[in-house]
Amino acid sequence: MSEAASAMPLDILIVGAGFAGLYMLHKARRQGLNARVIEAAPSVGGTWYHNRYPGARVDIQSMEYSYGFDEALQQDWHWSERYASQPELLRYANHVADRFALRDGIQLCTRIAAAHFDEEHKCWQVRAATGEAWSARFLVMASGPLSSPNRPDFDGLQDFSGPVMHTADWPHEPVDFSGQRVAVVGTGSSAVQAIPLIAQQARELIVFQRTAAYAAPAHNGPLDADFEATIKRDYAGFRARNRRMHGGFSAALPPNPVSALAVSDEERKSAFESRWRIGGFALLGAFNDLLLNERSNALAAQFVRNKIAAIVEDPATARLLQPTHTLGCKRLCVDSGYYATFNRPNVRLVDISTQPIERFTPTGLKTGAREFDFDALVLATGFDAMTGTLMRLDLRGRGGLTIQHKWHAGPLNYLGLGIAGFPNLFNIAGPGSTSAFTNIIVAIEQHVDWIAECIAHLDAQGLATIEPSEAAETTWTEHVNAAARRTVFLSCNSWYLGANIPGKPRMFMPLASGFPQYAQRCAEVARKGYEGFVLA
Ligand code: N01
Repeated sequence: MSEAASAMPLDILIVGAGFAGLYMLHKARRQGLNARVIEAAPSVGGTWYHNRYPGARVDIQSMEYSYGFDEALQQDWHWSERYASQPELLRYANHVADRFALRDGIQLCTRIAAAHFDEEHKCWQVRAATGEAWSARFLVMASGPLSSPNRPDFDGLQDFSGPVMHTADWPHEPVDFSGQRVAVVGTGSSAVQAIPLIAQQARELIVFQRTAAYAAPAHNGPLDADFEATIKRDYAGFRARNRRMHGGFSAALPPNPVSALAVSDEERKSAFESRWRIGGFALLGAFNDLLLNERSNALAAQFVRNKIAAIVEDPATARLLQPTHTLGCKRLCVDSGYYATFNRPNVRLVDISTQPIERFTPTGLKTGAREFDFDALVLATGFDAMTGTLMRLDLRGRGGLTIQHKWHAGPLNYLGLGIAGFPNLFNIAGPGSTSAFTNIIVAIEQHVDWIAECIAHLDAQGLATIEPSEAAETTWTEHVNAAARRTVFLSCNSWYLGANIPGKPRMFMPLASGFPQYAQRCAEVARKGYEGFVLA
């Protein structure tokens, strides 16, 4: 146990120094709490530290994907592009750490291995992989919903003689694919961003696709100075308007308030076209029911398939690239030249939907009767999303209850924030909250503010613990399921459902009812004396 730990328990131990952990630390300190962040990586930045594959950038506009808690910060910081790149986002995280003098509260290169709730002393006993230990009254998991890379258990992968890279754990030394034959497995958001850039460098690129992706153009470019100045004239108002939006962003371009079924073919096409020209997620707001009604969705999906057919020259490749599942059911990708990349003579698309990867060999891989040779392998196979990081921890609540037992059938929780049986534990932007359906920084700020206020309430009342009741948890879990049933999200095998990980229980994890309603519910719970929680 460290000296600091044995001397005095912390008020809050925060796991992770990404955007959630940084703001939680700042907020806790402002409240006079003794908080410490423990981070496995050698730097702050979380997602934006690890996901440094070529082309990695945010899919929400930079002016929105940034903290709103400090007026001077948002006025001073200048984004260079409409959609910030990973290096710029990492610089921003570092700037925030310096600006708010957070570094002395962050311990890097330290992976938390275990956290056990100590019922006698009503605190968490937390241990790092190194054996270092802390006790803390509250444990805040700021470890991110997409932080455990999914590395499929491919037969023979260890036999492959070339380098193997995962997009979510990209090497820190420069990777040069010049003159190489490169294989990419996966065609989700990470692959869609990386493939155009890898294709420009590699001698040959083979993309192994299990499910085709819908991608809308980012139309990225330098940030328009007038646009920036307009927002900065009333940044607080801009943030407030965004918080009233379903996804916590895009108030400047609200969804068209009519059904796709209520307009003529011509009007519909024109609405899709204009949203396509704007780019990114704008397409999903072309009508108000694209994610609610299968028939409306099918019209938008066909619009994208037509775009793919118009971009991709080889008809057979275009057909393979045209997704058949519901649009948006897996997160819509935002791209820069993804489909057009398949017009390059050095790029080949291989469909593995019916003949999956059978095994890797020293020189490549085998699918059914076919063999492919390449020099380097990129796994763009995503994440064990939303639960993976907690499920890998030795996390034990009351009576030694393990998180693995508690969540064996799916991530039960209340408001996404608390878990019955795990007192004084808060989870930021995890399952049961709007999480990845929201501009995640908006979601993080709302969670951190709520947690800080909750701790202030407990301290003011002289209360030691807070924990959801099982009844509240059951009702909330049903609420999350019901919200998903009202949408098209249950119609495909997405990471939202846990369907990308073999053996993972299928339970729809993020809350689809929209950020404003969710934030209002959280506020109401607090106002009613933390209704649904047991305070002791
Ligand atoms: O991961 P994914 P990602 N054999 O799970 C395939 C955020 N993000 O890292 O669809 C063969 O979406 C899998 O195939 P299938 C964003 O929220 C944001 O790309 O399961 N293939 C799929 O094609 C995003 O949604 C940005 O059939 C296998 C791919 O690998 C989330 O992170 C950028 C396979 C995985 O796609 C995850 O995105 C990047 C196997 N055994 C990420 N296993 C921004 O733009 C998996 N696949 C901000």
